Amino acid sequence: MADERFYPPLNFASLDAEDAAFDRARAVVLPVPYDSTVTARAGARDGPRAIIEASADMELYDVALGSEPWRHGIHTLPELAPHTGSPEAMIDRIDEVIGELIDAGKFVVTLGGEHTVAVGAVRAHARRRPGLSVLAFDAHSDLRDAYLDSKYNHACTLRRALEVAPVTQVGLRSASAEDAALIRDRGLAFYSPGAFRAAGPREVAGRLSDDVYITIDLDCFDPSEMAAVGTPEPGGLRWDEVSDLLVAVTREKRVVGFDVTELSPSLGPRSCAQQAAKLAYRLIGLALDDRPATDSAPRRSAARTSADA
Ligand SMILES: [Mn+2]
Repeated sequence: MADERFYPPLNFASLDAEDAAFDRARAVVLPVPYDSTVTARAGARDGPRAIIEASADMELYDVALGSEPWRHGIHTLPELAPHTGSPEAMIDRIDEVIGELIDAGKFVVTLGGEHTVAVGAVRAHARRRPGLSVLAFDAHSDLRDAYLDSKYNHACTLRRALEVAPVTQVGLRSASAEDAALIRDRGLAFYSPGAFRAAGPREVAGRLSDDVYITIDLDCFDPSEMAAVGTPEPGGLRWDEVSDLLVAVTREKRVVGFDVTELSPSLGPRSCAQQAAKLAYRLIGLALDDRPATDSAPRRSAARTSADA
């Protein structure tokens, strides 16, 4: 029984033990305080804790959704320990842990940490969902094959993701010449904020296959809203634009998991952690509302009835 003289253990959305219990929860939050390969400003290792602390201050009724995402049950795992061997070993650890959670029927929400953590998350989901596509929010192209001697540097995140699933990216406004050439030559669906505004959320959603994994580097947002990132870029997306795209995607596709990465809380105002927390909370609601509970388990490919777009 809860002893009301004590605060409950820190968990996402500050839920009661019953609503945060692993067995009951459809969503599981995995904090990954890892930022070993960042080059500009470290600090994303403090992101998961800041997001979870900020989530205690949210209203748990989401006005935009008209629902209470916590009713799906949200369990918060302990922080994943960084593997000090190599970035690749850390990605393997993330891949393995997320795989176990998916196999347990959970909808996995990964909180970074640097954006590299998404590589492990994408791999775990792609292996279990043939035909998966990835929707990436990012200011940067992240398409380098290797950077500073590693294929698992944060500048390589979307290149690694592309190896296992098609990637549609939104928010692009910073790239190397080589990355820009790769986008052109391969005809990759990478949208600048202006191109996204011109296309609209439905066109972007229409590019995705039935099952979608969403990876969010918070530097996709304009720095006026999201200053607490290591590599801010001017001219970014606004809250309502990101939210509208998430609504469009979850309306037309099945979002199977997501991550929110790159919050460095010491680099910006407290509102940044609040924004990251609300983003994760809203996307839990969007992904799980109107979806039967049994549906969170991976579908067998033989049972697929609709063709991928
Ligand atoms: Mn980025």
